[in-house]
Amino acid sequence: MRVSLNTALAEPAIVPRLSARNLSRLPPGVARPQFAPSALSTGIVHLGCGAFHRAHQALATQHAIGADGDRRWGIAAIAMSSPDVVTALRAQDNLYTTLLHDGGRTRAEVVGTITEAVHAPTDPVGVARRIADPRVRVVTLTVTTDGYCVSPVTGRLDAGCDRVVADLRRRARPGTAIGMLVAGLAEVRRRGGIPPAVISCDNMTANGRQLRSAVMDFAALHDDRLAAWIGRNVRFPCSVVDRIVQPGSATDAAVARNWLGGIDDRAPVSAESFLTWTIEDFDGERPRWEAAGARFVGDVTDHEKAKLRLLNGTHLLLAYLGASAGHATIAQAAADPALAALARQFMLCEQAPTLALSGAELHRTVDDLLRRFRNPAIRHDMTRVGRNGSDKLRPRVVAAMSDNIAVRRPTPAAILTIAAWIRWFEAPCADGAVMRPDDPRAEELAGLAAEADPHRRAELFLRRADIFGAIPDRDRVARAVGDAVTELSRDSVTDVVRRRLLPEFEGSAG
Ligand code: CS2
Repeated sequence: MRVSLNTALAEPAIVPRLSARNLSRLPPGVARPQFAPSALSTGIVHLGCGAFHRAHQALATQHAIGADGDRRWGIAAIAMSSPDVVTALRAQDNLYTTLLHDGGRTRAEVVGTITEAVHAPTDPVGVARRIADPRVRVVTLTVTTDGYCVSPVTGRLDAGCDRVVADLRRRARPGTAIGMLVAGLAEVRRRGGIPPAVISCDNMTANGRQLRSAVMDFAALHDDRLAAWIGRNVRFPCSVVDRIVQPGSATDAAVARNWLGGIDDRAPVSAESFLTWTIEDFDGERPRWEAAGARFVGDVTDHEKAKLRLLNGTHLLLAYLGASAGHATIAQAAADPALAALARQFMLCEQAPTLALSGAELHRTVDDLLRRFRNPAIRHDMTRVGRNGSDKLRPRVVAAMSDNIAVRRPTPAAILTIAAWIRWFEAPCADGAVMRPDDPRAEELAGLAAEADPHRRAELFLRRADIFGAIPDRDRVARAVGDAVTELSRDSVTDVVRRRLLPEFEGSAG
């Protein structure tokens, strides 16, 4: 029999999609839930169903359930903006693969803790309903600093911001995480239910306290008694999360398909195998996350400060200077000898002296971080790490810089990081327009970046108290930043960096 070539080509092989049905048929090397995902009930609502949540809290919850068999902790995962992840997850029974890369080795684990994926913009009422579900004991959040609608100047809810104003107008259909939480908690109170603990997992200073004041301020705008009830009854523990994660790329999808024996996964995530989660102890029911490596402590403050300043601060240094040097990923920037040496100097001489960390433990932490940054299997791109710089710079870089200036300790690497960030807004695109990095204040900052004189430009940026707070000796800092902006536009990044390296760090890349 003759087969027409055209017909053969027109019928591509059907690739099976990851699903509950084929979970038991996955190759033996793939780790998977030690429970039937369909047997879970929903005890957690998570706001912000991005890659980070899926590679961190959702996976940690899988290990907690695996350890004690408590099936109450399925997760209703709420996507706050794009519907893509919801569409992808729903088509595969909410299962997805986490690829964990470490030291040249990759492991794959299929995660089955998400019981449903919800797109908040199309179902805002449903989000509040889920938060108020009597079985829900915990709400977790990864919505970025901007998602808290807190004014960086007052530290309270920014009641004038458009999104909050819109939420107050249509209270039953909120668009912000804060509005959704208040609507859900109001419903719990109306029913006389047990309110869930609300745990922030965003990289912010005192994240639980910021969240608590945002929620209480929002509630008080229409109901003082609700605000008081929330203040008395709802716990907002602070928490510090750590794992470097990148949303799955086309390459990850191909790697996942290989691991899954030809089964297709359209929602894989890629991460390092390192994971920590430090949570302020609280009363209330929760998964046994300790089984997944989480630590419950009385106070997370020191740990949070160290994590924000060492890891996240250095991430910004590598992102902004790395991008200026033409690198596309953190791994490439961290493998650049001049940048790696500056990163080490920054951590040891600028960030660490402001922390309760020293000696062998500090050196071990710094070595580990530089090794984690260099992990080539994670395509952690600059635009992702560097986005929202106007929110990220203060807790990660500027806070320690201000502490240092107050005691006259030099801060060359912090100054250079700020200068490189300012230059992000100046890079002309191919069509001559100025680049608009992903940032909640992008428009205003692109306006400041249009100032031609580098010193005047630095001064305009540094005057923004909402970004920089009250820096001691601001005029001197602005001049130093202006000098650095001038040098970065004239010389190579390597030369500019080398001029600031202390002798003991020259050649100390590794
Ligand atoms: C990064 C973090 O994108 C960023 O802001 O600095 O996502 C970082 O990878 C994690 O905090 C690591 O725990």
